[in-house]
Amino acid sequence: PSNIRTVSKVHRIASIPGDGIGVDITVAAERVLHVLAKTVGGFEFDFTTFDWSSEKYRERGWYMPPDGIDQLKKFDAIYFGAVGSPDVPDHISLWSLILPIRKSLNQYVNVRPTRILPGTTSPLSALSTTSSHLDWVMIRENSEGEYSGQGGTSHSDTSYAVATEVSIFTYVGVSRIMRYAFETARSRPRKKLTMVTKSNAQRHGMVLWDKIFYEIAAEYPDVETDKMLVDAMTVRMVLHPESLDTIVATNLHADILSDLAAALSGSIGIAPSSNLDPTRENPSMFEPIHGSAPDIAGKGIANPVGAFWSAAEMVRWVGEGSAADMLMQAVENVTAAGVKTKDLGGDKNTEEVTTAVCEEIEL
Ligand code: GGG
Repeated sequence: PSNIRTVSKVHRIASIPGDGIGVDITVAAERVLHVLAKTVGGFEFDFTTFDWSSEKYRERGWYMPPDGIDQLKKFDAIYFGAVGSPDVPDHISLWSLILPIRKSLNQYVNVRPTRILPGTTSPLSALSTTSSHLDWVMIRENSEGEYSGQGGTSHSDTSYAVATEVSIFTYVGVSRIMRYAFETARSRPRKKLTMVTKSNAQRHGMVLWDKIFYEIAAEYPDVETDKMLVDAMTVRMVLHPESLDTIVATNLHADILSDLAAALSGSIGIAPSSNLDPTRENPSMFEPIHGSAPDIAGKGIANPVGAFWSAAEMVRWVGEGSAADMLMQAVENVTAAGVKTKDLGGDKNTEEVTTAVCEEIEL
């Protein structure tokens, strides 16, 4: 009977807008997610906003309170905007918020898909020698490697200063990301995995990566594999984008390569990421890959597409797959119709793109 109300499932989301355009795009993403839930029905989002930002750090001396991680553990997922401010050294802001969250919540996988969205143009199309077919998933190791935070400085502020930055690669850490990458490659039509290292110059950790890659490859005979040095990989991404599909790389290499991937797909403003704890014992975190862009913060012109795509990945992760598909379809219909921000060659602002996506969902 029509008078019986469907009981809504509530997905509890911790929202951390952070700094700069992180605030602008988080507002946009929450608006779209409420419209999505209302239109699809059967579930809703309950957002709790945490004001953990560089501005608050300057006032209070901390980003996250001491029980911050425990607070986050109570949620089904975390939505993150951006971190970074001209007034706080970048290594402080990054190591006070995003990196501790990833590490403490066992989010050892960072998934970064890249595609050229309809109605957008890749810079690859300007290169006559290059195919502009680009459909990649980059699997970034998200817990160790070059971002282990180990090392130190002595004789600081003197001309004898010495600093070490120690990369840590463990058998457990490398095996689990490699296995995740093989599973991702296997789930995609081309079943193809490219592993990136710099094992000619870095002769310990990177050699361990190579060894584990070949060990695990033996368990996946249906997945075609190849191996690239990171420098040569940048060339291949630009000149032969069609030859790549799933890519696995270390924390630093994939951080850099995924920015290049985003630029090749049209703009860093569209690129999403998922920081996953595949065990699901802790909440996973979803964030566009771009930074806080202080130069355009608060002007209402940031591209919200990377935020919407990240939100769609979060919606899928909490179990609402068809709603996630609907959100991505709405985003693609909007870009196809030419409703785009300046970075994609359009003339619309954040709110106009957001409204267009909401209207597409409600159609
Ligand atoms: N929205 C992501 C963000 O704020 N990124 C800033 C950044 O530099 N992140 C480095 C990283 O992803 O490891």
